[in-house]
Amino acid sequence: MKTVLITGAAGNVGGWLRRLLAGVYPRLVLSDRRPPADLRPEEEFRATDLADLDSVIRTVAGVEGIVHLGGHSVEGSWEEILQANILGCYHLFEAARRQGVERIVFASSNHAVGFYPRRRRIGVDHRVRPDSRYGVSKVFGEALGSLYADKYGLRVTSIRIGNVAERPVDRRRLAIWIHPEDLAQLVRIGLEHPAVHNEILFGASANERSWWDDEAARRLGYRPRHRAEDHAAEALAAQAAMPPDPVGDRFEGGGFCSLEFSGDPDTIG
Ligand code: 15L
Repeated sequence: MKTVLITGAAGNVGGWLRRLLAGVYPRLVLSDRRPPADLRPEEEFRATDLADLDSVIRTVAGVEGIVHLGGHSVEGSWEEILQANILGCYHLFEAARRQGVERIVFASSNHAVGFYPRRRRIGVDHRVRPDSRYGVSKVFGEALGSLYADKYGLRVTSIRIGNVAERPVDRRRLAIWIHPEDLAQLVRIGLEHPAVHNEILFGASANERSWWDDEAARRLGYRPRHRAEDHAAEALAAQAAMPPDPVGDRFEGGGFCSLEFSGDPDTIG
């Protein structure tokens, strides 16, 4: 794979992947609404409005693989999620199909399954359980990936990313944290592994407290190098200083679950 596009490249995760994939693929094309402040001469920037199909078609021209990080990255109003994540994601897949792109790595999220209670261990075959409109948009993206893989032969990998950071910052993140280098390893599997058709993978480092079965990723060769437990003392000290969240503390999605919550947590089994 020679030319890879990273959408949402001006964001935090985009910044990590730009650095970690530089030199791995000869040509990195970046898209976002505005260029990253530190655009390098070897990177090509294409300004893109994900809500405009023609703009996305121009952006994906000539690329072989796409890492789709673009869109709204937390909970938002329905209008925000609709434009950036639902329409935006559809435009991305449709533009890729029309321009003959071979592979898409879709940044899905742990919030696609955020309403699973923390005591349960889940695999990628468990039914989805979104905790927010944002989580629903990630489930939509995974469904588009399935459709475009089966119907049009695109090779798609959806990574249910936990929390990308240099270290886990609280108890929940001790389970779902992923170091940027481990995320880059998963992205490369999505862009390169010959067996990829339509994969859903959990995006976590080697975390002893993980709630996720990462068999699907390991089958494709994923060997995370970082361990959340190495930072446990720090993360638990930070947690001790936080106010309790009676709903969020029970479920995998944390604060995304307690936001606007008016249900009965005891019925969420
Ligand atoms: C996500 O999906 C978000 O994009 C990120 O900002 C974090 O909130 C992360 O999940 C998380 O759950 O920690």
